[in-house]
Amino acid sequence: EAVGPQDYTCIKLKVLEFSSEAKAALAGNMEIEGKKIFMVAATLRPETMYGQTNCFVGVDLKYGIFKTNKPDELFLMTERAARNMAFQKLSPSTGEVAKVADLVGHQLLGTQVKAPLSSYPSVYVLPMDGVLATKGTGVVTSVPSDSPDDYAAVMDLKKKPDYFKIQPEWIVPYEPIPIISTPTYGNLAAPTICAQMKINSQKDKTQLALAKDAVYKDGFYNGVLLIGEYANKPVQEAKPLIRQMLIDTQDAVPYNE
Ligand code: A2H
Repeated sequence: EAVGPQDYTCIKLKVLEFSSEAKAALAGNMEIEGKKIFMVAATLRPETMYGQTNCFVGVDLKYGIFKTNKPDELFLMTERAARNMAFQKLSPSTGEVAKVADLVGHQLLGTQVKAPLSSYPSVYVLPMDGVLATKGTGVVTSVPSDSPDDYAAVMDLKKKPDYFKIQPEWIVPYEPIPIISTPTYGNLAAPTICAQMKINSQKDKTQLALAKDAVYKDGFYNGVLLIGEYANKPVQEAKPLIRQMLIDTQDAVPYNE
């Protein structure tokens, strides 16, 4: 757990098509008519965005769609995050919380979004057990190549799609993408360490905490980018450059909490 304030990067995943449940919930809402809606995911590893394969929500978490200072752009996240942005006067907040719709996480499953920098042209919204309402935006972008938590959740979904109420085609074709080379765990650090430590599920919390720590340190201090504008650069060097690039292209906004 983080002790001090965290500098997150909020990635804007544009909604390409809502799930049928979300469409039904939003039917007749004039406030969203003709607007671009972004699911906003807080990350500490903006340099891994090339490896996004899906987006996670908590099925029981409450989300809202909020106005921003751009008249044509709305943000989908928790109300807590919207309040935080407003309180800090963080761009693109308007400085006050203006909610135009309510949604529950399970309604969003199967929504298609555009994940900036990902090799996949569109990815799906899927469930993860460990998404906390009290951290970030309640939306987590998934990078199974470099996040053991994400990889373990994806493995669960592939094994038991019915149990998680998802379609297999929302995740099975979206294999982890090698994006960072690390000396200890190779090009697919999270799958490698999960295999080594025999982690089979997102329920293996103790093991996952250890894996997350090991992969994070190896990736940050010794990793080299394999892909994109900053290929061949060390992760430490590429991280602020990719963060700034995403902010400049308006695919991300800074966020602190
Ligand atoms: B990270 P910290 Cl590749 N609930 O992004 C649970 N987890 C959340 C969350 C929430 N509400 N909001 C953000 N997160 C995740 C990428 C990543 C992340 C990689 C590797 C490690 C990693 C892709 N997922 O995090 O407790 C987000 O996942 C491990 C530290 O504030 C975010 O960064 O330190 C990270 O947890 C923030 O965790």
